[in-house]
Amino acid sequence: MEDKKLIFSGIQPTGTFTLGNYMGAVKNWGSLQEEYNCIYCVVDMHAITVRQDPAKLRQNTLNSYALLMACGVDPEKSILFIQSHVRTHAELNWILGCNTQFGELSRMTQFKDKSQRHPDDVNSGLFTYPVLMAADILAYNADLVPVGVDQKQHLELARNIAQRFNQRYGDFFTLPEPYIPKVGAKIMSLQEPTKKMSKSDENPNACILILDDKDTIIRKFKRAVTDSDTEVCYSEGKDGINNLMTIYSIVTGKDFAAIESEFAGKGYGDFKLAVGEAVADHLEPVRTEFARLSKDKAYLKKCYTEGAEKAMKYSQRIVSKVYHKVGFVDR
Ligand code: ATP
Ligand code: LTN
Repeated sequence: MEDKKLIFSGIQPTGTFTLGNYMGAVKNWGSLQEEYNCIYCVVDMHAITVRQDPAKLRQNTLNSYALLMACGVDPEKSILFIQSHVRTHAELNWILGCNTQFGELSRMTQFKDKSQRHPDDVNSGLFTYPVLMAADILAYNADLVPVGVDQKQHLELARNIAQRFNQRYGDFFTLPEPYIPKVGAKIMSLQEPTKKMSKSDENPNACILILDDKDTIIRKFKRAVTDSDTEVCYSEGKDGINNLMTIYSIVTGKDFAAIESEFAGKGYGDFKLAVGEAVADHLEPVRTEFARLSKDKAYLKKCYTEGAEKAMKYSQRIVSKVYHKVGFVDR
C-alpha cells in the first residue's frame, strides 16, 4: 500500500442503513478513499451481541456489503470485507480483553443502554463489545476511524487499551483518532428530535432507511415533528428544524444562511417537502446501484473473498508480532 494514513471503520449488519448511518459514517467512507488507505468491514461478529435470526443475519450481512459498495466504497480502492472471515480480529480480541479492566467496560453508555433494552440477554459479548471493536482497529494499526459521534466513547477506550499495551509491552500500537464529520455526526429521529435516529427505533416514521422509495421518504419528512414556530432558522431549542436543516445542508451543499433565505416567508410545509425531495433524489443512485449489485452474487462473492484475503494478510503481520510481544511461543 502507498504511504498514506490508514483509515478503518465498521458497520453492523443489523438491518438496512438509516440516513443517520449514511450521513454520520458511510457517505464519508467513499470520499476518504482518494486521500487515505481505507479498510472497511461489515461487523457480523458484533451483530450477534444481540439475538439474531441466523438466516436473516446472513442475508443482512450480504446486503450490507452490497449497500456499502452502492454508497461509494470501491473494493478496488479500499479493502472491504466481512469481519468473521478474518480470524485475526477474534485472536487480538482475546489479548486486548486481558488488557482491559472490568471497570472501564462497565462505564460504556452503549452497554448500559443495550442491557436495559434486552434485560433477558445481558451476555458477556455485549459487555466486551468495545474490546472487539478495539481489536478491529488495532489489528491494522489504523490512524483514523470515521464514525458518528455516538462511537466516540468506544474509540477513547480503544486508545486507552492501545496505550496500556504500549506501556506494558513496549511501543507498538498507533493510537487511533476519531474522524467525526462537522455536520451530520448525529442525525436525530424525525419523531423525537432529541434522540438519535436509530435502526432499532420501533416507530417506522422516526427514521429514513436509505433504500426507502421516494414516496415513503417524502411522507416521512412531511410527518417530521417540528415546533410551533413558523420560521425556518437554525437556533437552540428548535431540534426538529435544526435536524432537517442539517440533512438538507448535507444533500444540497448549501449552508444554513442560504437555507434560511431560500425559505424566508415560506412555511414548514414547503421546507419539509423540499427536504424530502432532495433526500430522495440524493439517494436514488444508491438504490439503483444496490438493485444492480445485489443481482450479481458471483461478483459480490469475488469482492468479499478477495477483501478478506487482503485484510488477513495485512492484520496477520501485526497480530503475529502481538503474539510474540505477550510471550507466546513462536510457531
Ligand atoms: P442501532 O441504533 O441499532 O444500535 P446504529 O444505527 O447506531 O445501530 P451502527 O452499525 O451501530 O448503527 O453504526 C454505524 C455507524 O453509523 C457508526 O459510525 C455510528 O456512529 C453511525 N451512526 C449511527 N446512527 C447515527 C446517527 N443518528 N447520526 C450519525 N451517525 C450515526
Ligand atoms: N461499534 C460500531 C461498529 C464497529 C466499528 C468497529 C466502528 C465495530 N467495529 C471499528 C469503527 C471501527 C458501531 O457503529 N456501532
